[in-house]
Amino acid sequence: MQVMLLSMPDSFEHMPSVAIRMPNGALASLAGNLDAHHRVAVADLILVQSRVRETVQRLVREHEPDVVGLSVMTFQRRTALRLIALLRALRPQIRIVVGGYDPSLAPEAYTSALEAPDFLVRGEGEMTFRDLIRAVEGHSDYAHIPGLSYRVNGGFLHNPDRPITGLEGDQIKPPNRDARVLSGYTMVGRQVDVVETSRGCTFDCSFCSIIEMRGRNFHTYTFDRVLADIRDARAHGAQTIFLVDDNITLNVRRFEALCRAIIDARLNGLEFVVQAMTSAIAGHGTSLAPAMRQAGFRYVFLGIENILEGDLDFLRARAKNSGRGASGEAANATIQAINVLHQHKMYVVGGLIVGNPGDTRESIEANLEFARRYVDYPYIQHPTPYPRTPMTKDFRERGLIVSEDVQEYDGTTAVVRSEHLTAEEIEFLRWRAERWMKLRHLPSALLHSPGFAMRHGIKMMAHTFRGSSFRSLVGLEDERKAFARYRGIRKAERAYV
Ligand code: B12
Ligand code: SF4
Repeated sequence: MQVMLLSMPDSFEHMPSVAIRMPNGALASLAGNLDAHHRVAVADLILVQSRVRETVQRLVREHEPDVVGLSVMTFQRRTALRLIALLRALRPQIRIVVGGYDPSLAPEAYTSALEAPDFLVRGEGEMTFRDLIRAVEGHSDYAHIPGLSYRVNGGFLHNPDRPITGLEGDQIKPPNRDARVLSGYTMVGRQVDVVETSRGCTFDCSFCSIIEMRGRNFHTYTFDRVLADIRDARAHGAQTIFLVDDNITLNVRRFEALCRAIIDARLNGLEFVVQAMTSAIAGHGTSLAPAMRQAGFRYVFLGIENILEGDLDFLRARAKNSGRGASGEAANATIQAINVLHQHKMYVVGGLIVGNPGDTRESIEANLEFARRYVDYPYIQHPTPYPRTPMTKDFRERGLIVSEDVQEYDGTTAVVRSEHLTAEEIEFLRWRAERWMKLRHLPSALLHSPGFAMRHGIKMMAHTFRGSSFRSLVGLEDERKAFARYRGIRKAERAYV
């Protein structure tokens, strides 16, 4: 059978496609786990963001797929539904499958859509998708495939959930990067790829979808497999590797041992990027940070979430952000974590969430000021009511959700208000401050890749300051007018298909 797998072209403000175009790790993993006789084409549509329709038309013509799978996050839902319509118009006999976070957590949004898919894969996809393709090929029925929802007589049947797959054995086979049919992956000028070393998390931050998606558990791949995967990514041209684990720092000793394994395998000529918990870095930084540095880690996305204890309570993120002060008292671990990463010459991408229910102008400004002082690159978001998270329930009960348009659920569009501020005001405060913080880091990022700087430096600046004019930057025009222009541009660019 001919299978085509697509990831959505939608990106959000902190991932401008001019500078960052990463592969979707799920698709290569799904491709690697299909039976070998199928022909698979993987296309990450972020690589063709400005020509999605033409590219899909071409790919369908060239590959004549029997089955097309779409990987979808919530803010990409409308694009996915439009793509389904396009695919059906191009080739009516195609069977369409959706999977990923949004179909898993909000299946009704797909099963009740005008352009409903034929199949929906909930949760982890490798085994379910493999079994589905076998059943489609063999014309057998679907009732025995856990984790699958499928269309019958105009309605959908939902099979029981599939238990989480262990990663320790060889049940999940390595990703198939040869299946990719588009090129142009980049992280600020260096070819980037993604590698998983583990799945799952045992924390339960209220804003995170992970617990509803797979429960509280943590599974790890063997180092042999991880190193082979990194080598494979390198053989496919990668210079930078993004470790996409849900929470690699959950087992911090394993993470440190992995850094040493990367060094021993002489894979430390690559550059690594990772997401980490502050408590783990703060508590173990003395031995972990030098190992990370030697292994080639350059950027660390730190889940700071918020610097105020009240907001951390709301986000249920206090546990992962607490450390011990010099005299043993509990203390926010953030500064400790940032310091140790800086001492070892790594950059901190600071993940903060502002616009929580109790937030005032002052509490948001305190977080922005913190980011200005301590982090190298801001990754500030607004709380976003993704399907089935505890936070969503909370916001809904308090009547604070102001937009039900999930297209806007990209993390930097404020779609909830606080008890004290409108959503628009919250977004304005973040937008106004964050542009300048990003600008500060631009020279180091561009110096690292001078060729990229020459070709795209101006475009990156232009993206950071979209909507702003010279007059607004020097104070001759009200910044709110520039903000309104920025919002207009952002709204218009969401029409990818
Ligand atoms: C790594 C990561 C990123 C990386 C992305 C790197 C990349 N290109 O893959 C970065 C940091 C850039 C990122 C950005 C964003 N992310 Co993110 N990210 C993650 C993270 C940590 C892991 C995702 C991953 O790659 N897992 C490994 C793969 C193999 O697993 P998987 O994607 O779940 O896929 C499996 C199944 O879902 C399923 N599946 C997936 N697709 C398909 C398709 C088919 C056809 C089938 C059958 C099955 C299937 O099978 C796969 C294999 O088992 C998750 C989860 C978490 N703990 O926070 C969040 C998460 C996916 N991100 C999320 C969000 C919202 C975003 C952002 C919008 C904002 C943000 N919070 O940062 C941006 C948007 C990026 C953009 N396109 O512009 C949300 C999605 C929530 C939702 N309901 O949509 C998550 C769940 C975090 C959360 N808030 O809960 N992210
Ligand atoms: S620690 Fe990270 S992965 Fe775990 S629940 Fe919190 S945000 Fe999600």
